[in-house]
Amino acid sequence: MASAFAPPGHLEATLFDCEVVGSMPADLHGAFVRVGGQWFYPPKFGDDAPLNSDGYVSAFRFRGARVNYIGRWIRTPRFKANLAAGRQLYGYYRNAYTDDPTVRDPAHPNRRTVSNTAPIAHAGKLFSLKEDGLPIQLDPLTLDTLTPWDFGGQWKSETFTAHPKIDPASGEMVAYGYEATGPASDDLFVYVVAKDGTIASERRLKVPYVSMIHDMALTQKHILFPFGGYVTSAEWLRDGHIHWGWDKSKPSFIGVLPRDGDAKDVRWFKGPERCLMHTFNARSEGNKVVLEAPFWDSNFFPFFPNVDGSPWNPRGARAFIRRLTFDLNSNDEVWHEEILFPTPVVDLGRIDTRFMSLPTRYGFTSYFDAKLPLHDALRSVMGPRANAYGRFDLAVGTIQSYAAPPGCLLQECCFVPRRADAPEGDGYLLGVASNHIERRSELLVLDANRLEEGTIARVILPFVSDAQVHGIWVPEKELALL
Ligand code: V55
Ligand code: FE
Repeated sequence: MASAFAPPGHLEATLFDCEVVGSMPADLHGAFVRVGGQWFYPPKFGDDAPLNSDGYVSAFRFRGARVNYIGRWIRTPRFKANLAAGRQLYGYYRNAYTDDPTVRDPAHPNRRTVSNTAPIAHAGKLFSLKEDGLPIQLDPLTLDTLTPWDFGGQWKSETFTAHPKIDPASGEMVAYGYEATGPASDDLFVYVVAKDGTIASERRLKVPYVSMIHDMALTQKHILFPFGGYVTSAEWLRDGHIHWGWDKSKPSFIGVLPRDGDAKDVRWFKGPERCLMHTFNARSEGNKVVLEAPFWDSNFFPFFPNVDGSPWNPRGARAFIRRLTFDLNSNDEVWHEEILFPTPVVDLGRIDTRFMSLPTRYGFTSYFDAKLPLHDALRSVMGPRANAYGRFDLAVGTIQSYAAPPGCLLQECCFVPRRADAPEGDGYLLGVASNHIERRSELLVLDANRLEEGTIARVILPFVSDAQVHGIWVPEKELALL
């Protein structure tokens, strides 16, 4: 996520009528909004996580075949404090004890969020998100930073999530905060935010052990909370460690909470050592729940140390697309797990979000295609990086793919339906390539049904814009864009 060849001067930019190569479809009306992180000042500790870099938001806005681009730093309270001091005041990822004494405030860890993980648009508002703090509201037109958002005081968790889910039928947003009552607390608060942006319900759960609950999944009947392996404690934080360690002896867990149930109705299903990060989608089928997700075998992040002192093992950091089935009739509290593709993938998987919580057939994600030449720019300690986008047919197990040109590193992709009523997967796939040969970024526009035919159009930026963890498509009618 941190740029290998960042533009000078901490660039912010507005570009009108960007250079377009190819033939841009005229039916894209909306914005592709991305959030990621870059170090504005270098990290205080050389072994810190890139997940601790400063939030940056950018958007490609489409109208007809014309495209504008905006990129902005997110003015979190932390960003402003650093800028005023002219240096990095903040220490390790999610450990306020390691901050400069002038800003150190362990009682209010969410005031140090970098908000660098994902955008979400709901109830006419646009936010940037990170799981250690509240959403930060952004102006959808200028991408200016507005304010941390606590839903009019109704959001009681100290934290939010980077991955709330919006039910396409009801328009409600299901969201949560873990470590809800402070660092290393075992509280998980779950909220339903109504279509109008007001909080409709709150449930307060306890987790089996404190771990990173990075993503969730939603079905028409259930809410799923996967986690595993990462551990922390109040003592570990006071001792000045980066927030997470990896404990391979810990089981993975997936909480299954009925959408209409109470906190006490949650069932914690237990599995083997796994790193459960991002999900594709889930569905309820009678008394079964099915979850499809590109889960990792073990510790994916080299900067979160194994607590047994062993070195990080790249072989465990492989994500396979899996189908997990939960039988709610059984009392076993274990799931059945099946690997759907032998190809390891990057776990930043996307679906056609019009079908979130409903049965879906396609998952889209990037991966490293070993048949393509490996350019040096795509090597990393975490292995070769993404040079292909795949449309993974989860029903029959086939992959259609787009092969990026040599030296192009692919960011997370995003699916855009061709029309509001198009069938699932009929539309475009957008994704930004960091072109390490031309030293610039390019937005790729592909036909999601014909990835192997290559780009329909490309938007050429004259600089690098690779601050992206996650991105979303916001249809023009959803926000008053431009
Ligand atoms: C992730 C990303 C984060 C984070 C925790 O990709 C997990 C997973 C960019 O920040 O804080
Ligand atoms: Fe994520």
